Amino acid sequence: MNQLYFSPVSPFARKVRVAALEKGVADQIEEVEVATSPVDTNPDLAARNPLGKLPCLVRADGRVIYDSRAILRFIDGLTGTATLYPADDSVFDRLTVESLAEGVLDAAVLCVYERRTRSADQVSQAWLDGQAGKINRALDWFEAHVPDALEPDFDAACIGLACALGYLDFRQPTGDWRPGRPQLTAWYETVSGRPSLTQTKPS
Ligand SMILES: N[C@@H](CCC(=O)N[C@@H](CS)C(=O)NCC(=O)O)C(=O)O
Repeated sequence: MNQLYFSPVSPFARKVRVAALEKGVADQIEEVEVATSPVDTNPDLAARNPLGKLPCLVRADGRVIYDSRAILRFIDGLTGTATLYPADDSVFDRLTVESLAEGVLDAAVLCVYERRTRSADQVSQAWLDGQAGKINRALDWFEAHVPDALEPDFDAACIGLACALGYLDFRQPTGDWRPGRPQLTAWYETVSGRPSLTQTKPS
């Protein structure tokens, strides 16, 4: 059985869990909950992923896959038909959109860690502002490219963006992302009703 090392509040792990539900292969993945942080790495996790990061998938034969994007590609291959990534040259467009969503998550998580691991007088506002700039520029790009970059399929790039927006709502690293972004707000409202997202919503 494949084992997924995850945390219910990790947005990167959520991407994997959403993908497994979307593909109908969640029953092929046993979830193993672990807690870790950059300043307190879980040793069991680090024994499998030297980076000590979630998500980490251990295949039935013991081989290990990380990070979330690599695991999504593995999950896409568990069924006869790939639906998360195109097979033709357009895959590079979708990988780039997926990377943009991933960058939003990276910046958001760095803001959360900055506040969580430093005392109030050590927190760098310049650092937080720099990360917020990345998030805001990326979301402005998405706002300008709805619906063409986000429809019709709920593919890996869309899963990444939905999990990134969900994380912005959950942790609020930069406040409300919706003002001035009506298209993105409407897209997120629509996809938020998908069972894969409601079942994995962090709380
Ligand atoms: N690029 C990685 C990022 C994974 C990541 O940063 N995960 C966080 C949890 S949300 C983590 O494990 N942090 C612990 C650490 O940085 O040591 C992926 O897509 O899987």
